[in-house]
Amino acid sequence: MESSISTWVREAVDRVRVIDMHTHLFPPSFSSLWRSGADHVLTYHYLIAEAIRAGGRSPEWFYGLPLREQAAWVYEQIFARTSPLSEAAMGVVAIAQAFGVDLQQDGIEGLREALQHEPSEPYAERVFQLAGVDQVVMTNDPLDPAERAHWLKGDPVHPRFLAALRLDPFLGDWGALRTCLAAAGVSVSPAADAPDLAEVRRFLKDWIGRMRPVYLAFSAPPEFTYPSKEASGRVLDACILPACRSNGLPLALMIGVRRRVNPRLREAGDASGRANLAAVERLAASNPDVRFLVTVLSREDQHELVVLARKFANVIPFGCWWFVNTDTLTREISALRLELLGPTFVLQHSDARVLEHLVYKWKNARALAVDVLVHKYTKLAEEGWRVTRDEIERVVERLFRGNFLDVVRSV
Ligand code: RAT
Ligand code: ZN
Repeated sequence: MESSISTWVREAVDRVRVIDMHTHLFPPSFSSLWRSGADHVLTYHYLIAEAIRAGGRSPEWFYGLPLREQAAWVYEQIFARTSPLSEAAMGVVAIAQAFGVDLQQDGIEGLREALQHEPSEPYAERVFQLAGVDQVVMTNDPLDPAERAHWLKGDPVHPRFLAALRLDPFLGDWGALRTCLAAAGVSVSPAADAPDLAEVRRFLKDWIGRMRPVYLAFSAPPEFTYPSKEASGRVLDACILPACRSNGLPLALMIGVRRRVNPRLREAGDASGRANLAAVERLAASNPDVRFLVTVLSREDQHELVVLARKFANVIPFGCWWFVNTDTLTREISALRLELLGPTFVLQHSDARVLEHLVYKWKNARALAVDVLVHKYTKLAEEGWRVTRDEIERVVERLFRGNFLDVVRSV
C-alpha cells in the first residue's frame, strides 16, 4: 500500500497544472516590466541581501554597478566563493539544471546563453511548460506610472497572466496616497471625507473595469488593525470592501512585512514581524460576505492563522510567503494546515519576480507536497482507510489550483 501511495502522490503532483496565485510577473506585451534571463535571476533581491552579507561591500557600491556587473558580483560571492546552500541560491542551481546548464563548468556565461533576457511569448510558453504552470496571477498596481501606461495603452494581456489589483498605498498614509492619486489624475482633499472616499471608489471601479482582476490585495505591516478610525480604515470599509462585494471579488491580505528596515538595501531591505491576527478575525467576522485569502510572514503567526481559519470559513490561508518559503518551513506549515483544516487552503504561490523563478519555486512546492501527502496518506491507510488513486488526484488538484479557483469564482 505504502509504495502505491507514494507512486500515486508523485504522479498526481507531477501532472498537476498549477495556478500560481501570487507573482510579480508581467506578460511579454508589458515589455518594460518583463523580467527574465540570467542577470535578473542572479539579482533577485533575496540573493542581493545574501551577497552583500557575504561580500563585504556596501549596498551603495552594489547598486552603483550596471545590471550585468551586479549579477557577476552576486555570482562570485554566492556560487564561486562558497556553496550555494541558501533557498534562493539553490533555486539558481535548479534553474540551471532545468535549462541543461552545468553551472560549475559553464558559470554565469552558460546561464546567460541558455536563458533569454528579452520579452518573448514562445520563451514564456517554454518556461510555463518547464514549470508545469497553467496561469499566474500578477501584482498590478494602478498607482505605478510605468504599469499604468501599459494598461492605458491597452496592451493585450496574454491569457496565461491574470490580474490582481494591488492596493498597498490605499491602506497607508492618506497624504502619500493623495500624492499618488494626484499623479494618476485624481484629486482628493486632506480630509479623507465622504466626497474623497467617493472619488477613491470611482478610481477602484475604473481600474477593476480595466484590469478585470481575480482579486483585490494588499500587504500590510504587523500593526495592521481593524476596524480603524484612521483614513486607511475608512478606505477599507467605505471603498475596498464594497468593491469586493459589488464585484464578487475576494480580498487577499499579506500581513507582517516591515518595509525598508534597512533602506540602503532597497527592495532587499524589508523584514518581518508578528501580525495582529485579532484584526483579521474582526475583519472576517464583520464581513461574512467577503472571502479573505490570507498569508502571514512570520513563522510564529502560522498556527494562529490556521486556528482562525477553522472559525471563519471565509478565511482561506494561502502559500508560504517569502521568508517562510523555505525547505523546512513550507513542510511544517503545510502539514499544520492539513492537520487543522484538511485540504481547504491554497498550498503555495511562487512570488516569482523573474520568469524562470517559476521553475524552481514550483519544483520545490511539488517536492514538499509529495513529502507531506505521502506521510499523511500512509498514516490514513494505517488507520484503516482504503486510499484510492482517485481521491489523491482530487486533493492534489484542489491544493495546487482548485481551491484558489473556487475562491475567485464563487463569491
Ligand atoms: O517576496 C517578495 O519578492 C517580496 O518582495 C514582496 O514582493 C512580497 O511578496 C509582496 O508581494 O509584497
Ligand atoms: Zn509578492
